Amino acid sequence: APTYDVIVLGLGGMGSAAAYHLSLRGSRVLGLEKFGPAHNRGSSHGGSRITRQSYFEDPAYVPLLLRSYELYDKLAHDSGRRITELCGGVMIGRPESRTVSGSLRSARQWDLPHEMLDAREIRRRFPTLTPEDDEVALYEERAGFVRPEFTVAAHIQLAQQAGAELRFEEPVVRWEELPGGRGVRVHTAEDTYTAGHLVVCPGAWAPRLLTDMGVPFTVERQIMYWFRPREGTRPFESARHPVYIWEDAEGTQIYGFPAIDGPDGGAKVAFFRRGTVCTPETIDRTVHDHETEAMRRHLADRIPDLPGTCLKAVTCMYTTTADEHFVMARHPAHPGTVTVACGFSGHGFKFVPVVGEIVADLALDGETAHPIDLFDPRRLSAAAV
Ligand code: PYC
Repeated sequence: APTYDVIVLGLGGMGSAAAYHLSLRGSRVLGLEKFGPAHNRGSSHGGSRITRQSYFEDPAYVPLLLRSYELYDKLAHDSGRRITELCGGVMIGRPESRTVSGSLRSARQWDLPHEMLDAREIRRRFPTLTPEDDEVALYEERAGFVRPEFTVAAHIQLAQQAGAELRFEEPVVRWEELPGGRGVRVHTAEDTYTAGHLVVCPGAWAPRLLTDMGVPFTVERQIMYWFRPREGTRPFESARHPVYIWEDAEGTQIYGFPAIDGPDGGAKVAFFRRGTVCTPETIDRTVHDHETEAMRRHLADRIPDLPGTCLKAVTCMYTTTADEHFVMARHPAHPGTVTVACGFSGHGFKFVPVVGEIVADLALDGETAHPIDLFDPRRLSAAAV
């Protein structure tokens, strides 16, 4: 008989949450991770991720967000860590921009608390933000940020407490189904393991680990910048500064945060989905001066107090699907033995705990009560496009 009930491949944001939820339900779980706990080589680092509910990408995400908020609270409570801060958030752009109109659509459809602000009101409430006269914002009090490294560390800690065996610095080389669909065999650099079921949470390693799924993923290099505001950090403190996503007339989005770690930490800002194609093996981890200058230019008219000294700039990766919706399902080529969660397309972290819950449902029961039709990989397979 296989040694484990479930092997979880990848212990970043999604995999660590899956390992935790599976262990909580009494499964014998082995988790395998190529790097160390809460590492900075994938897509779950950088100190902060936006969380929000008026979801411009699609209203279908909202029920998952409502559950994710509950699970984040529980995670913070159970782990004793401060993970979420709801400092409020503004989605800024022209009224017809995807960022504003899509957020409003979700807010209305799900009756989410929100306010619409015109440019003058944005400037009055948040003086660091200087929109153009024809820009507006949807303000959401319950938006804010989560801390990705704390999230991963909390799930790892709680999964281990619930009995999961988590092995770090142990890269998976390949996996295959056992004869007769009795489970899977996973080969790492050090050993071979068997389990009744495999959960693959590969992050940017999806193209290599999910070759037979027939779904194209694009891995993109992204850059996060931390600037020390020109006039000091006080106006950027999270007690008075919201998170923001700001779309310009060309459809380019930036997003940013308050100075969440005080004066010396700076305030983080980044372009949203304006990356360059890369692989985890070949990504250029150096941030070049011309890249920092491009961000400074973009901020100059919008948040003129922000681009002071650039304290730090760090790369990270998105793993993007053709329609930017997630993939969460039983593996189409191995429906009896493998569950996948990947292709989070740069907007997944706020869902981490609910992804853990959904993956546990799919792995143990083959179905979930959560609405996940949007995430069926078959929509993206070569035959479907
Ligand atoms: O999902 O809110 C988000 C987000 C902003 C930038 C990248 N992801």
